[in-house]
Amino acid sequence: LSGWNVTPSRSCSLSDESFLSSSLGIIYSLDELWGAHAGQVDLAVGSLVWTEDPEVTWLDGEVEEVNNEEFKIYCTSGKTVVAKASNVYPKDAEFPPSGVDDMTKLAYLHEPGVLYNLKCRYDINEIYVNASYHCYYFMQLYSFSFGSGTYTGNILIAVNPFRRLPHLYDNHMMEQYKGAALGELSPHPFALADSAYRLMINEGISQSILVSGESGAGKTESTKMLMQYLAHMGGRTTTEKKRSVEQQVLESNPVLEAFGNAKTVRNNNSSRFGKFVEIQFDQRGRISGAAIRTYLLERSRVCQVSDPERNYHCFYMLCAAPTKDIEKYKLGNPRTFHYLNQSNCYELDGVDDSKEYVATRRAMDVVGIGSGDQDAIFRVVAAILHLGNVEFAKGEEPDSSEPKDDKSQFHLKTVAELLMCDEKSLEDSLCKRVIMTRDESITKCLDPNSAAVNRDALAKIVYSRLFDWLVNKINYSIGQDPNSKTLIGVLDIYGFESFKTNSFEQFCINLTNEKLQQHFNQHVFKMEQEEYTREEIDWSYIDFIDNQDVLDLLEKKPGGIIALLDEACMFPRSTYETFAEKLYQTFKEHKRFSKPKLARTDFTISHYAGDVTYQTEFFLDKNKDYVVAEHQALLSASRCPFVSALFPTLPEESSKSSKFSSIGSRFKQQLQALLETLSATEPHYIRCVKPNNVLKPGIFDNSNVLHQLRCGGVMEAIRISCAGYPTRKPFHEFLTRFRILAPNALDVSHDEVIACKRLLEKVNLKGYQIGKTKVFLRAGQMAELDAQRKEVLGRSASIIQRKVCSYS
Ligand code: AD9
Ligand code: MG
Repeated sequence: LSGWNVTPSRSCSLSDESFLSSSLGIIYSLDELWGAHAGQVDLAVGSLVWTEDPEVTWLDGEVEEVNNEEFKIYCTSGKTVVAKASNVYPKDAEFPPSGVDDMTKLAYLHEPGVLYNLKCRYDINEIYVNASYHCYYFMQLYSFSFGSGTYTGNILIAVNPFRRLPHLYDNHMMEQYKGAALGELSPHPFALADSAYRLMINEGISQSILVSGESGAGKTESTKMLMQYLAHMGGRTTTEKKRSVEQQVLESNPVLEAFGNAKTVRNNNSSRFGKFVEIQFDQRGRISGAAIRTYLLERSRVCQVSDPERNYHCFYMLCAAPTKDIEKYKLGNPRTFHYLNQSNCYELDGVDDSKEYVATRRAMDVVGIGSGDQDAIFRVVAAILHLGNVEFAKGEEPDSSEPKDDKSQFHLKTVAELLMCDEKSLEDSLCKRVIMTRDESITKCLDPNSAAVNRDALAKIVYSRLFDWLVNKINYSIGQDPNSKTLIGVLDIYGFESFKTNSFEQFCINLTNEKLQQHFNQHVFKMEQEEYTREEIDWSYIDFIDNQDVLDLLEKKPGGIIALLDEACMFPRSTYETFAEKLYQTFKEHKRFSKPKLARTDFTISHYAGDVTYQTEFFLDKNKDYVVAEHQALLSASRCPFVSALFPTLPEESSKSSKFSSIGSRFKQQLQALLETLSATEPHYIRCVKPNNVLKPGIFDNSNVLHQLRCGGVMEAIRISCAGYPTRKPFHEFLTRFRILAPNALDVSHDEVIACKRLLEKVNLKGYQIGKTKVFLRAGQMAELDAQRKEVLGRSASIIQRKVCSYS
């Protein structure tokens, strides 16, 4: 999490009122959005409370003194603090020590309550908690179809245990969750997958499960569990020799992880690409096809690795391959390769690369990659390693270059052999560049530095084409079912990022998250609206929380940042300085855009999850996606059909016009297509949380977790729910709990609606609504009623006590 501005204080975080109102354009004040604080609820001396603390985020304690708007609190930590009423929240005196499995069961739904509950659960190894935002009425809506409701409208919060818990995910567990009713079993990804599967079968609606969270939070592990469960439900027992679709779907994971995952400082098995797996089902609910879409593989890692990270796993696996393969590919110790030895990390704890190599080959067999293709794939991987070892020295001509020494010449020769291309052409394609003018073509020599940059560009394009080939091949082998009408999509994509330096990658990642956040807001809002309509209550003033303005800023065509970046990339004399200047001019009035005070080329965007400052320095380079013409010509002429197919020759005209292709624009289109798919599905959410940055079990770092809950939209979801009528109680339950406040209300009438109305009038509450079956309360009103109830109960108790005393 290095570089995150972890600020537990509300004053400059997501929960900041001014931040919310200015940047999200919301009409509510913070008080309305959150559970009520002490300014609104009667918290007397002796009440248990939470108060904000800059070090540990929230402190709990007991009110010792109340002076106007200030509370003196004796905290359980032993500290005494004085806090403003607006910073003091009620704490549930009856909170069970092991927490609750659903946030909606919390008496007070506010930030400290949510955080504390997660911690209590985590401490007893319960890593899953639900945060359902309208679970209750969904139960009513769907109870006709399958008994007792569904997890729809639910967020599953998953806190990474950083220890293996195999009993949680075995076959026995899957069987238990099969068709289990909501709330019957503990929250679990299987429960979510089961409800998605059942909804799909019973309602005929496609489903999606969106897994998000920061790096190392457990997205990929959760995704694998979901896929495992869906394969279990939708699999068929086959006696055929051919691998089943579900086996292929599951085995695609190790293949993609070998080529798309790497050790980073945040995660030993970090996915360096986004992934959407679409599992198609036939009418009988059996898996009939699948499609995998991947997003933005991190290319720079192929040539640049910083200590203590690693390059993609496949490189190390290959270096640990059986001797015959090592000899075939002329490999050796990974320490001898430049693309690997920029970092001192070669091995991973608990991972044996030689075994991984065998396992990856086996997974490749399952997904239909034949041994000939496997050989070609690893030949290309080996070629990249050798390519990285080709160094350049000054050539005979001025500003020219040539392979530095015999060693470099050997590696160059090996690359040519492995890629089955001409050695001289390879050398020329690295050391020279042909420049086309209107009338002629001129060959220009490259100096050693430029040749090295050119070499890295070749390595990156070959690797990224190889990765795309793998994805296409897997899709082709698994096959799509053209007759499938329903699917379940599982999205494992990078969470919101904000580091010390943020470049084009963070820009694209955060664009993804803005899009998904908008999708989420729209979904929640639609659900709320449907509930209010069903209950025939007025919802006209429930304003829609929207981030369209940021999305316009980022991706509007024409005029958005991506469009301006494309323009800059096409204009030969543009630099990142001119690009930044253009942004400053264009967006100087935009309320989501700002120029940091001392910066000259940085810009800041006010995202839904907080401010992020981007450095424009490499934006132009990183947005350009073109293959150097010489590399294209070299490899498309390879004698190896596998290699030449990675670089198909384009028709003359289109190759000219596609000289510049924008990574940003293509990514934007991919995202658009993803969102169109998602919009046709019923979404379910898993928010993964990383409890600490040392990747160790048993450590729950409050401020870290809180920050993720805020950025991951969990607090946002709760806040959206709070914006309307967060507490809703069926008439009967409401009366049972609060009849003590107006005993006469029930005597007069047996009609529950009239009784509820009378009771609410008597206690002088404003702004609530009476629906068809439930009372709808605004945020904080429940706490207010509870306070009154406590007072009445207290009074009765003291009267009884006085009577007992006077008798004795
Ligand atoms: V990244 O954005 O791809 O860098 P992820 O995908 O969020 O990240 P991942 O699923 O790879 O994280 O989890 C990181 C590590 O946490 C895993 O390698 C496991 O060691 C550990 N983990 C995560 N979830 C679980 C779990 N449910 N049980 C046990 C887990 N270990
Ligand atoms: Mg991952």
